[in-house]
Amino acid sequence: MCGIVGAVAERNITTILIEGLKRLEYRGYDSAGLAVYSAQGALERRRRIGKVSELEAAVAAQPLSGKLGIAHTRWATHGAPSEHNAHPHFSGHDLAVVHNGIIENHEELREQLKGLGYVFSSETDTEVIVHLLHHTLKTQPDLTEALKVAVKQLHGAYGLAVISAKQPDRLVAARSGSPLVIGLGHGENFLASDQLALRQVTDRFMYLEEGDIAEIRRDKVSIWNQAGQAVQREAVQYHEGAEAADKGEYRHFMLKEIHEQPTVVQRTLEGRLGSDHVLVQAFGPQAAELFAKVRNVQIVACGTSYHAGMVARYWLEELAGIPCQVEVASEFRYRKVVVQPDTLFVSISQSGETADTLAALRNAKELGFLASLAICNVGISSLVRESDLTLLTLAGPEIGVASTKAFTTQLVSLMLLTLALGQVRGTLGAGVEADLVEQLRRLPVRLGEALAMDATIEKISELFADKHHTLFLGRGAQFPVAMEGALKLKEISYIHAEAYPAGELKHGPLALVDNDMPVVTVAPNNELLEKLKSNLQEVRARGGQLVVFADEQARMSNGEGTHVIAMPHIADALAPILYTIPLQLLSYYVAVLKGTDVDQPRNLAKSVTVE
Ligand code: HGA
Repeated sequence: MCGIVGAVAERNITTILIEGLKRLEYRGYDSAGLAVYSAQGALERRRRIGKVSELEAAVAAQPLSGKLGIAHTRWATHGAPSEHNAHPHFSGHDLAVVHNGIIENHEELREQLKGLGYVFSSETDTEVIVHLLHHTLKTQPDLTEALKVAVKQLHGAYGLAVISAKQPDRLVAARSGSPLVIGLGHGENFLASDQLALRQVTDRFMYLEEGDIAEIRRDKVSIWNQAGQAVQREAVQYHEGAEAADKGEYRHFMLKEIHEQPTVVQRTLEGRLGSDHVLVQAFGPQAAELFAKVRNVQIVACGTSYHAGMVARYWLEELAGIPCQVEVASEFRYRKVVVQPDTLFVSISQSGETADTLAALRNAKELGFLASLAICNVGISSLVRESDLTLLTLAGPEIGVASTKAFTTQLVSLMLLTLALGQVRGTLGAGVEADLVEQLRRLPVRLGEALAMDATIEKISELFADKHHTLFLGRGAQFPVAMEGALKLKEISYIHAEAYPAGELKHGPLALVDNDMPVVTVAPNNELLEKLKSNLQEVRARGGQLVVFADEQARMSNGEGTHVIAMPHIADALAPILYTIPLQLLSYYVAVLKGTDVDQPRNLAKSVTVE
């Protein structure tokens, strides 16, 4: 994803900008650029395709310095990765912008601006912002005020920063759908899309909220909210460890990462949602064109990522009417695969270096797929580099070997894919997209509510600590969630766990059930609920202990040997994401009770780069 860094200071800020970009680089990039206001009173720019080190070399070869500047690493959505599409974009010689996000009405604005005589030098959506602002400055000469007027005409998502050679006392910024944070210094201030970029210069931050406009001067920061009122945003002191590779207040990385899920899910959604729809371009510049041709989807992944793919199959077929197959990469890569015409190949991997998944992608290229899409947490990985399209999960570094936040952000990304494909193909039911976009926006809060059940789940975990086997049941899209629950328990507590679609119980596994075999169930709150209740009776009749996670509106109650844990109500389609949380917590607390090495379970490794 793109990165933004900006600075206004009394010293040369060029190296601060470059260092900031480097810190954001792990998310991926295709070009980098910066513009500074030089001592000669002009904006000077350097842009390069590729890594930040290319830009750094360009600056070393042709030095530039200044006390005000903006910089950017780009992940193209509109227009190919090239030097002329790299940010910052200029209007004339005096105005420069860097932008994260997608301007949806860019075509319309481009036409209007061309009519006003503006000449475009890139294919990006971003360039309309800078010309629009330039035009607005003709009637509203104050840069900050002009920005307030201009952003009203932008539809879509943006986090943007602007500098002007005519008003070099400030950096101005606007946030709507893509995050921005101000770094507060002494006699100098900074801006970035992620505080990580600014840790070298400050530990005090102010987070912009949706719709905020900011004017950042060396010695003063002013902010206006969406309604145009001047507001104060709280300055927060950053404590090392709150997000870094450090457990902070948590006993294990896994617990910390479980608790990060509301934040990282929010981050994964940011910049990808319009008012009532998914921004298709978030998948890359050719996404809309390619998605229009997709008639089938083939998902390939391993382990936890495979379970995310299994959930997506239910979504793609039920919501978007698109046939979908899912297969583990180690099987897919070694069998003869018959590819249906117009099939999109989707690979899912946290690290993007999973050997089997990567090999499957490489094979897929020979097999006649329409195109490849990577859903991945590491922007600079092989999987991303070798795929046609990418959607990055923005889970941040995951240290615990057993995947947690990577899984839920994969699910969110796959829901975005479902809606994007359905939107482009016109196969979603009326109102489905708007409704799910709304539900997705509320998801981080629901996840927070599920995390608040921590103590209840810790108590329930006592039921499992002395057991050797556990059965997980689910139906519909909750079946893969049960599979993921079983995998988590196996991975970190070493208790043997199996997952079954609840309807399969009587076809075999019921023979295993006795009072030594707890049965964990994730109950859907749809037409399958009544069927599931019958399945649970079958377990109770054999003396099995039941732990049921059910919607608070599902009218299920505790009874002899049945522990019902009420879950916050959520739209059926998003239930798999929410119900993952208690299962992660359950495995975690069982493992803690058993005293296993939670973060580094025996025999396992984080990024499986071998076959
Ligand atoms: N739409 C802009 C910025 C892309 C972006 O934010 N990517 O994450 C462009 O294509 O340059």
